Amino acid sequence: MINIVATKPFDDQKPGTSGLRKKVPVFQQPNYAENFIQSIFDSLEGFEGKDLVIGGDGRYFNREVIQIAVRMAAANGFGSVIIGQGGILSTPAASHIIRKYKAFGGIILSASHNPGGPKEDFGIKYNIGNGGPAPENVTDAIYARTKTIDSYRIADAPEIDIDTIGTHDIGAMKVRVIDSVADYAQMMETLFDFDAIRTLFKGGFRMAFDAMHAVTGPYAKEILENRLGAPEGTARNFVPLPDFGGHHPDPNLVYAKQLYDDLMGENAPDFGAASDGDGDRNLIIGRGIFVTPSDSLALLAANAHLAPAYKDGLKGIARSMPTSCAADRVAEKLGVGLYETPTGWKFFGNLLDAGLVTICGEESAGTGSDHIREKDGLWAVLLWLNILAVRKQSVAEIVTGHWSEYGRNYYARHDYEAVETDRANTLIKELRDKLPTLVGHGINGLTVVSADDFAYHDPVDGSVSEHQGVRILFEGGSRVVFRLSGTGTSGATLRVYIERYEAADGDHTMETQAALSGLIAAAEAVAGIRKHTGRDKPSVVT
Ligand code: G16
Repeated sequence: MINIVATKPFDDQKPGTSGLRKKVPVFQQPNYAENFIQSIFDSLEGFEGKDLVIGGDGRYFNREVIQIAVRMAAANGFGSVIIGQGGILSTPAASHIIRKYKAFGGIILSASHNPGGPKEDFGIKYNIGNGGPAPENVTDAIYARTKTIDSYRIADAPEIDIDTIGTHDIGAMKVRVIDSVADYAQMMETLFDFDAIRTLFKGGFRMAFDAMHAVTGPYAKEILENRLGAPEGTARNFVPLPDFGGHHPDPNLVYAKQLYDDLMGENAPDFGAASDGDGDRNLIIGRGIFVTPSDSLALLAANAHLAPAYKDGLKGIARSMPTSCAADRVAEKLGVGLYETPTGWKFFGNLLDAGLVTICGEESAGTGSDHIREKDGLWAVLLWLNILAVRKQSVAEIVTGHWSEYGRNYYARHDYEAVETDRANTLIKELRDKLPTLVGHGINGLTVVSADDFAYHDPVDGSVSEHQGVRILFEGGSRVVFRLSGTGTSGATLRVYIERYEAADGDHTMETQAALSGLIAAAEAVAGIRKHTGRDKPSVVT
């Protein structure tokens, strides 16, 4: 039986950089999740009788919303839903399953790297049939619908057993509970030289992978330990927990500090990596050396041909605007296109579908390729392993060799979290107002060569996305970029991205914050961060 339940709009359901993210108690309000899911369905056309993939990162409230989404999918006329066992699907695995089974789309329940638990974060996002995050025209339509919705449809059905692989029926709709890991692991075997990586581990290569009590645990166990023969214990914190063990599942130097310390310590493993809540981000650390996500993108692009999937070379490279320009130099050398997009993986979808790019990456620890339409944490780790297995050099040798060839982009991001929204907006507004006056002038002794508010013109569908970050470029290729995060759930997060280029024959041995100190001072001078945020230092530096 189908129930049509009367409801009223909520005024805070605007999707951010990656879906709707709110605190769990917000999602627990009666009808809140239902309204958003119905608004998704109401914004789509032609899904009747088709398949919908549903999965999540296992965080608190995942199981409850899966049951709701399944019954709503049945009431709205989907032909079947495909669910990961236990409600678990990493974001990249969900993207793969949508593509592999030619589903109409998918609902991914995750707040990514944000903490989980009864008082922490939850999220819902919709991915389209190419496996990628819904583009802006779809998220805009969803948001518009959330403002007028007056009812939702939900089937009357008993709770589905999502922990056992098998099939069920809800009215005319089939429910298939599938293995969360198998399809994804099988795809990875087709992309990389597993024999070479196995030989690497057999030779005593030591690795530590921190799954941060989040979704990649079962994937890392299966792929690294079972299929590639890495010793047991290589995957750490591998049981996904609803509250991520009380930690922040964000693979950066602050939240993956133990891993970092181990890689910097005595008797360090050769290679360290971590992934986030939903498995799409990655952190790469070699013995004694942290690789910034921007450098990792450039290095992966420069060496991708060493892995079977990319042996014929790359079609092009894409990076988000705030990501460092290290990849640009690789694209130039390879003679392929370099595309600069706004922050948000959804902007890569058109470029990948049009065959313009093979590899994409973001400073926010995301890298991926045309194998799916999401960033992919374990993919990046496996590509690194494949490169290490073929080159037979250490991470440090590969990274410093890259700098000697291309130069080094010193890079850091300073985050000011939970700033009062009005104050953060004022800072950005004042900066925007100042932009026309900056060019040709000096800020702290650095000459501004261009200053603008980044607008993206999608070369595939011609759409325009404005106000994607204020960027100030200085002589010599240095720059500072300011933007407000679209993924936070309390107040505003100001992100300041700072980059300085040191040519191939320059000094690549400086400490990053010291190398950037002049630019950090210039960022303060031009934006008045202290005055506007009331903070005298960032909450997180990555
Ligand atoms: C999401 C998006 C990424 C984006 C990141 C940070 O990542 O998918 O494309 O770079 O947010 O966005 P912001 O700077 O707006 O917070 P994830 O891993 O949270 O899904």
